[in-house]
Parts: sequence; structure tokens; C-alpha cells
Amino acid sequence: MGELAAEKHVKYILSVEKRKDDFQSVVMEHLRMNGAYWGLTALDILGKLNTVDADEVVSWVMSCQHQSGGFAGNVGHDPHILYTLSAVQVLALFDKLDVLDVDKVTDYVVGLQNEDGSFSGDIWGEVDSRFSYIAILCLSLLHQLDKINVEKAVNFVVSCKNMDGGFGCIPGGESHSGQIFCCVGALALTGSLHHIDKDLLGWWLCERQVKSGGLNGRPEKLPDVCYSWWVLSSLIMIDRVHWINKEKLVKFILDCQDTENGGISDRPDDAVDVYHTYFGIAGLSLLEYPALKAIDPAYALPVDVVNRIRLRKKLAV
Ligand code: GRG
Ligand code: ZN
Repeated sequence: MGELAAEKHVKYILSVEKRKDDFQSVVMEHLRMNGAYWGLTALDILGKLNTVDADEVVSWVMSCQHQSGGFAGNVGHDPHILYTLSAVQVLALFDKLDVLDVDKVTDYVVGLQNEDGSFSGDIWGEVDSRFSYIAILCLSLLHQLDKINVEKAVNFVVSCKNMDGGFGCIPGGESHSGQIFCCVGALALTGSLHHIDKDLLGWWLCERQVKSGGLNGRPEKLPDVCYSWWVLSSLIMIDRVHWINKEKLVKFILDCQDTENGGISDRPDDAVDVYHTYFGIAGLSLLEYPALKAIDPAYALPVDVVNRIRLRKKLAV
């Protein structure tokens, strides 16, 4: 089996961060904040976060904040809860959460909770269980979870649960691994995992592993490296990760590397991108691949970053 081409991936991620005018950067411009989270978290897992200029990143992140308190995907764009979480996560990576006006960001997130406990993504109102996870994680990182109605938020997430044990984007929506990650994460962060039938969901999730060792997002679909994150982190949160073949999954992820120019793709021989590079490396970290920092499955941040944040809370009380 090949090895992780760690140095090549570091070079690839740094080169994408700098390139501003090629095709991928143009397509990604509106979600550059997500790209920053993917690239920088991958670098941190590889132990190379110190190769980036923290002040430069922090000032760019802050220049994406809107007067409402929310963050946009890039300077001058509209704010969205998704980019707000990425902004908070990036600041957390650099231990720079103190530059935030916590009340302002909190007000923005709190303002997106609806009467039924669900969350909208922005002022346009789209509701999705993804936004419940994002809101809960964002407020957890800021130690402000008590500012929303947690009970109602949990009830909405539980209402997205299906007969197969999985979760959809809204009540009645088809089970999908990405959505399952969000709902399991939201329940984990609120201490509400007892709402899950772990054996039933664990069975559905471990059936996502196909012959090549890769994982798919739902039945009959092709495997894809990003599901190494969505499925594996969910299995870990419900203590069923031993139900898949870890060695075969490691091999599948390593087979998706561009060993010449760095980067990881969704499937072997496809074009690489930062998103799959991050989820490949994060997946390997969950699989305890050597020399990688451990990542927390619910916070989607390195464990040392999460511990630092938890410690701050303890010291503050
Ligand atoms: C902090 C890690 C982190 C996430 C933030 C944005 C978000 C919260 C979660 C997204 C969860 C989600 C819905 C992921 C799925 C993404 C994906 C690959 C969708 C593809 O769907 P299809 O139907 O692909 O195009 P399949 O694989 O089903 O054919
Ligand atoms: Zn993918």
C-alpha cells in the first residue's frame, strides 16, 4: 500500500491558498471561507499550520464580517450561517477567538432560530438540519449554547429521524450520510445521543462501505472520499466504528492521492480539490493514521484546539 504524501499535500494546499485567478479559485470565490477552513484544518492535522501567516488570515476573516454579526464567504458577499461557522473555526485554529465580538456573532446565530426549533441558513429562510448542527457548534465554540432554545433545537433534529435510523435535511427527507453527520453531531454536542438507535443507525452507516473499501453517501451510490468524514465521524460518535473495515478504507483514501502534485480527489484518478484533500486527511486522522493530529468528530477541529477551548470555559467560570 502507498503512503500518505504529506509534504506534497501541504504544498498543494498552500498553492491553492495563494492562487486567486485560476478556474477552481473563481468557482470557489463565493465560498472562500469554507475553503480556508478546509485547507487550514488539513494543514493543522498535518502539523503545518505554522507555515501560514496567522495575522493575514485573521484580518481577512474579520473583513468578511457583516454588520449583522454573520460572516460571508468572501469580502463584500452576503452573510450565511455556514460561513459564520467556518470563520469561527478558523479563528479557533489560530487561538484568536478573542478578536470576536462574541455577543454580535451570537445574536446573528440566535436570530436564525425558528419557532419550531429549526434554524434558517440566512435571512432568506431555507431550513435544513445542517443549519441546526452549524448553529449548535458555532455557539458551543463561543460558550453561548444557552442563548438558544436547546430543547426545541434538539426536538427539530429528532423530527428529521427516519425509520431506517438515519436523518434527512427536514422531517421526511431521505437519509443521507452528510445529513446524518449533522444530526448526530448536533445531538452529541447537546448531550442528546440517547435519541439515536445506535445499532440501527450503525448498521445503515457501515453498509455504506463498498468493495473498493470506500464509503458512499447512500445506497446504490458511488464511493467518495468525503464520506470518509461524514460516515466515519458519525460511526465514532455512536461507538460503532469497529463495524467497518478500517484498513480497506485507509487504502481507498490513499489511492485517491495525486502523489506527484499533491491533493486528494473524490475517487481514484479524478481531479484533486481542497475539499476532498481535507476530508481525506481528516478521515485518515479518524482512522488513527500515523503522525497525524487527532481530530474531534463532533467539533470537526483538532482535539488540542477543542481542549484549549474547553479549558478556557473552565477558567472563566
Ligand atoms: C464543519 C465538517 C463541517 C461541516 C459543516 C456543511 C455542513 C456542516 C455539512 C454538510 C453535510 C452534507 C449534506 C454533506 C453532503 C455533501 C455531499 C457530498 C453531497 C452530495 O450529494 P449528492 O446527491 O451525492 O450529489 P451522492 O454521493 O449522494 O451521489
Ligand atoms: Zn465528495
